[in-house]
Amino acid sequence: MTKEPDFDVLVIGAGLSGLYQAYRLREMGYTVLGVEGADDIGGVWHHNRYPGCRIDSESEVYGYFWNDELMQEWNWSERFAAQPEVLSYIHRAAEIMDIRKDFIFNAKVDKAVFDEENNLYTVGFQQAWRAPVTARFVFSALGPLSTPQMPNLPGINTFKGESYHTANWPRDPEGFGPAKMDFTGKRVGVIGVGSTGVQTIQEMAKVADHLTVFLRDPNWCTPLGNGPMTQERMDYIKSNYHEFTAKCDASLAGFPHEFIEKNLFDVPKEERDAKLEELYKGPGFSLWLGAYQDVLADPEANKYVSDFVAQKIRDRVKDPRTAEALIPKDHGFGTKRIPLETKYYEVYNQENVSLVDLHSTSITRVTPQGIETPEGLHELDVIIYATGFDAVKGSWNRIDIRGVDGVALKDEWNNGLKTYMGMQCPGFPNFFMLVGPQSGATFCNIPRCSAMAIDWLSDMMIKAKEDGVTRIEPELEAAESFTTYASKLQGKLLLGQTNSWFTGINQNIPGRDKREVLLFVGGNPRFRAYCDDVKEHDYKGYVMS
Ligand code: NA7
Repeated sequence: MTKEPDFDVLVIGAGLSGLYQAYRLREMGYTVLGVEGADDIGGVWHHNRYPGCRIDSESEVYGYFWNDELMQEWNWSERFAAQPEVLSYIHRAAEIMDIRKDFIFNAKVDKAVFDEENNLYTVGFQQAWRAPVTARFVFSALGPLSTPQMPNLPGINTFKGESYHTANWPRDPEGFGPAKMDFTGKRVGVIGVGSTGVQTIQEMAKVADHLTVFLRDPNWCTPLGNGPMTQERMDYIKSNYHEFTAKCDASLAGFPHEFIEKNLFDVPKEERDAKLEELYKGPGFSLWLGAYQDVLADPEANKYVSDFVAQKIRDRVKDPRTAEALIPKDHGFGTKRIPLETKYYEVYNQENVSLVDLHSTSITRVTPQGIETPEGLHELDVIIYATGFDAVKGSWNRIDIRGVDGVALKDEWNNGLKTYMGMQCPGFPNFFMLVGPQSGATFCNIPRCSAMAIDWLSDMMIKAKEDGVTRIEPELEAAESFTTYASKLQGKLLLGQTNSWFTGINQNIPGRDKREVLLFVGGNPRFRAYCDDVKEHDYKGYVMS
């Protein structure tokens, strides 16, 4: 090696994961530069400021569990916190870690090229005035849901009114939330009914003169169960955080819900119906992640719960045709991400709300005045695109990442994604991914599970420092074996047979029509066990030199 890098480590992204990873590496004595494309910290919570944006995780388990000071200091005001509060939490955490000083902002990475001779990366930026930086190791904390995806509708740029993608929402320059915008008296159209669309629709229905929802495939939504967080409850949580941690660690996806260790049809009908009723009314993902153990795997058990939720929709939506349009027909309950709602279905009973069912019509184009279907024009003042993301791989694909022999990561992934624990890909030494494809943290309560992955990687980096390691790379066989394992686990769940961002399908992106193994859906305990086993066996599957 003839060249020394500018920094030991470059961390890309100042969201929850990037901030913590940068902090851990700095604390262990590495020289760290953090780079962030936006002008401030917060990641998705910085960008997604649309009205109604909030977490679907119980507030107390969405955060930095490793940070006792913050856990004891912070008081959540709602059981499911809204975006401004989550962002202000991240700002406070950054203050405690004193990590902002290690980041540069408005630095959007567009290239990371491995230099084999010197075992380092040269990282370039979109901003031409920024000089490239070299670093021995790159930790990419890009976020699995951080590259907004617009629909490819003809005429989309001709619209004369206001239009917004929810993940690029105008911000309040003074505070943590959205810009002050007034939708009263306006005709608003919303495209998209995923978790984001549902939250947006609930809020827009309160203020818009008229709200038109353009609905393609409906989702199974269940009540959020939000409410104020009392000080008494907060005090209880603070004295018992270990209980909450243990519960999340034992659960499939890092939430405080555990499956009932019985199959649905083994339970008498009256008892199981009463249980489903209780779970439906329960907080957060109670019904999704806390029902009978076979509901997400057995088609008959799944149909039973789907029928139960379909009846709830029929009970709540007065017009039977609208209710039928809102009941998913293409997938069973819980096989796609469940949006959580607060009086969402009742919105469709309001006089000022109408539904355009894109299964019985289609959007022909966007015009300067609104959205056109074969039946006519829906005149609008505002169009809100809640159309999701180029999920999981998108943010990595947007960077030209080159490994050994100049091979592009994007090309490798097009030939079949292979990762070692979702943290690294063979052929890309020293390039790490946090909450990326196939990581256990991606199908999980992200701050909880990403911290697990970060702690694991940090232990590896301690060893690398002690041993003077300058190159870390997984073996191809190790990555193939992990990916096969992740694939088998995905095959056991009905979600593996369903088109959604979980399985890499996106109708707005050419070529994204084949299902992939993008997530590790085996659950938090299994993922941890896999990683621990690798570590206990002296980082088997890695070549370190
Ligand atoms: P999602 O869950 O990907 O939802 C996107 C929505 O946008 C979904 O309802 C799509 O319908 C709809 N969509 C996209 N393009 C179109 C067009 N062209 N026409 C009509 N409807 C369209 O994104 P979210 O932001 O809600 O949530 C993503 C994750 O962020 C969420 O799971 C949480 O983990 C946080 P489709 O289903 O494709 O028919």
